[in-house]
Amino acid sequence: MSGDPQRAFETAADLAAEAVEVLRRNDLGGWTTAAPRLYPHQWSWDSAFIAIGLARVDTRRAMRELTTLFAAQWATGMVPHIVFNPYVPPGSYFPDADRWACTDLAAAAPSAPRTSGICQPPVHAIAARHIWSIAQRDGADAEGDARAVLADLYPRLLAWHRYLATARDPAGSGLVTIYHPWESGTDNAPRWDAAMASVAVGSLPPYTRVDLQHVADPGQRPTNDEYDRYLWLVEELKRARYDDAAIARTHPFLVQDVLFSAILVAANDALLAIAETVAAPDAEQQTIVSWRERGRAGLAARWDAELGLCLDFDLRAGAPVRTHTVAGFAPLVAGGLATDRLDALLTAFDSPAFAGHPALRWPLPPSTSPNDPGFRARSYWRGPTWPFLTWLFWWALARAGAHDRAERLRRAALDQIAAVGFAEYVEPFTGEPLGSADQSWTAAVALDWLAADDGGVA
Ligand code: 2M8
Repeated sequence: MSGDPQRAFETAADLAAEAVEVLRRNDLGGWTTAAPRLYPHQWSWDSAFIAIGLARVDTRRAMRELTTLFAAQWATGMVPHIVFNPYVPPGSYFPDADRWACTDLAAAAPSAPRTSGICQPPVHAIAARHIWSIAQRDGADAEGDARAVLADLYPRLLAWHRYLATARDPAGSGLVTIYHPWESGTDNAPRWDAAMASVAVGSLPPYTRVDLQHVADPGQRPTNDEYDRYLWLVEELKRARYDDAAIARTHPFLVQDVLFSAILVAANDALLAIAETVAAPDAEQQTIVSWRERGRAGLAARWDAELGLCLDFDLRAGAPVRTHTVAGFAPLVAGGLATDRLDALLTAFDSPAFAGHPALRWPLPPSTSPNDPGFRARSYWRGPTWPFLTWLFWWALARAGAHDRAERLRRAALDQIAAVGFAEYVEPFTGEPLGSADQSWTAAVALDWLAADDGGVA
C-alpha cells in the first residue's frame, strides 16, 4: 500500500485489525449480517464471501457461516437468498419475511428460519474448498473438524447444484435461468433493463422502502420504478407458489444469467474437489463433471465476438442482452479456457472500456463499462466498483495462471480499501465510498487479500 494523505488506514496491520473488527461487530452468533443497518439479515452469496475472509481468522467459524445458511435450504435444494433474522424490529428491511410469505405458499420452504423465495449465485462450494485448504495448514485438529463439516455439507451442496442444473435449466443448456434481478446479485445493472421494461406491473399491495433511510443520497440506490417492478416480480412468484415448473410457464422475467452460470461452473470444480475429499461415489463425481462441462459449453455458446463479451440471454424476448458489464467476463470465472479466448478476455478486461479506463481512480473494473449507455458512476450496480467482485476476478485470474495480472489487481484493490474503508461500493472515478459502510464482504475479501502471498489463492 502506497503513501496517500487521505488514507483511512496507514498500514496493512491496521487494515487487517479493522477488517476483523467489522466482521466481529457484524457477527450475530454463527452468522454475519451483510451490513449493520441496510442489510440486517443473512444473505446467501455475502455469507460465502464472508466465510472466505473468516477462514483467515478462524476456519471453524468460517464453516459455521455456511452451515447456518444451509440450515435454511429448501426441500428443492434451493439455498434462499435471504435468511431472515427473527430478532430485528419490524420495518428493519423490506421486503420482509411476511411479504415473501414463503412458509405459507411454498411446500418446499422451511417453516423456520423464514427465508426469501429466490436464490443468489452459488459461491458456497468455492468458499467451502477455500476453508478446507486453509484448515489443512492449520494443524490436525482444525483439519479434522473441517473434514467432519465438509462431509455434512457435501450432500447439501450437491442438492443445491442439482437444483440449479435441473429446475433452473430444464432445457439442459448449461446456463442458469434467474427469475428476478435480485437473484443475479447485480440488482439494477443495465443487463436487466430491457427485460424489466417488458414486465407489466399490476396492482401492487402498498409498501414503504426502508433502504433509502440508510444511504446519504437516494441516487445511490435503485429508483422507485425499479422497486415497483422488483416487488411485482415477487407477487408473480407468489402467484406461482414458488413452484419452478409453474414459474417456467408463467413468469414474465426469465433470463439466462452468464455470471451466475459461470460461478456455478467454478463451484462445480470446487464441489468435485470436495467430493474427492469426502470419498463421494464415482457416479456423483461424474455428474458434477458433466454439469461443469455443460456449463462451459453453455457459456461458449453465448460468446459475442463483436463485443468480445459473454452475453446473458432473455428467454422471454428470445434474444441476447447486449450490454457492457463485468458479467461479460463470465468465462474467466468459469475457467478452462483456450488461450485465444483467455487472451481476448484479458485484453477486454484491461481495455479502456473496463479496468484500463484512463480516468479511473484505481485500475479496477467498474461494474458497468463507462462506455455503456446505462452507465451511472454513483448508482448501485450501474458503474461503481464492488470490492467483493474484484476479489472474484482476482481469484479467476490467478486460477487462469495470469499471476502478474492478478497481483496488480490485488494491490490496486487493497489500495482502494485502505483509502476508503469497507464501503459496499465505490465511485470508480473519484473513489468516493458509497452505499453501506462496514459491509461484511468487503472486510472479508480485504482479509483474504492481505493473507494471500504474491497473489496466491488458497
Ligand atoms: C444487494 O441486494 C439486496 C437485495 O437482495 C438489496 O439491494 O436490498 C445486492 O448488492 C446483493 O448482491 C447483495 O447480496 C445484498 C446484500 O449485500 O445487497
